[in-house]
Amino acid sequence: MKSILVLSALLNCVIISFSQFGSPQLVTSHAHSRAITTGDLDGDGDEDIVYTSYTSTFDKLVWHENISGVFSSQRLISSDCYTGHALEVVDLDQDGDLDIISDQHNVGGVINLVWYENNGDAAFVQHYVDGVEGLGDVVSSADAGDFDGDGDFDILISTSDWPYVKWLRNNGNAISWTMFNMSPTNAVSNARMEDVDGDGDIDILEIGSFSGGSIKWFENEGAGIFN
Ligand SMILES: [Ca+2]
Ligand SMILES: [Ca+2]
Ligand SMILES: [Ca+2]
Ligand SMILES: [Ca+2]
Repeated sequence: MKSILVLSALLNCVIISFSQFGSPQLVTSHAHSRAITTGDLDGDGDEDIVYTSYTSTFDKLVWHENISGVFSSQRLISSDCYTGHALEVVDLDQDGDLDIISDQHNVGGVINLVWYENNGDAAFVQHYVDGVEGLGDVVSSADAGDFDGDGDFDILISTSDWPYVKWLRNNGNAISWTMFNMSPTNAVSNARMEDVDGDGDIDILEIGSFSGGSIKWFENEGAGIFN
């Protein structure tokens, strides 16, 4: 009887959990996506949808405008991204609108880290993150935060070639960057900026990309010096 009561309670929990959400609402049926997030790209006070979409011919970076709760058709930001795993929306140049970090596969076959400057009305201009040109393989994740506590956004990326984790110090206005290599021993599929120890600065949390891979974190000892 006790087990029946426990099972009944669990089923009730499941039923209650499902009842918290409404029916799915279709945004588009034409997405083969790698990464998705939201942000108010056009600055009208509502959350728009941003994602990367893979096709057989090219990878796209696109967004859907939120119009009173109904999303517009797909709007192209770039048809020049590569694999589309790396995606972060943040006001990188701190001018009041949201910019986008992603990657780029250029004609020479190397991968660059790029950011798209928002002109304030969701029209974007692509910029290279200087010093990160010519990555040899996939950028598996991107994140942004202030590692060194100087008030501007720095960037953390993981890649599928060694050294797998790198962070980019913003030397001011997202114009000049300095790259620092971390030295994890195994390939990393995702690295995030999180205050793991709750001491007020942003640490690095990473997870491996293969079976048996590990989860590790690096403590920020201040000013972006990692232990
Ligand atoms: Ca919006
Ligand atoms: Ca901006
Ligand atoms: Ca900074
Ligand atoms: Ca910390």
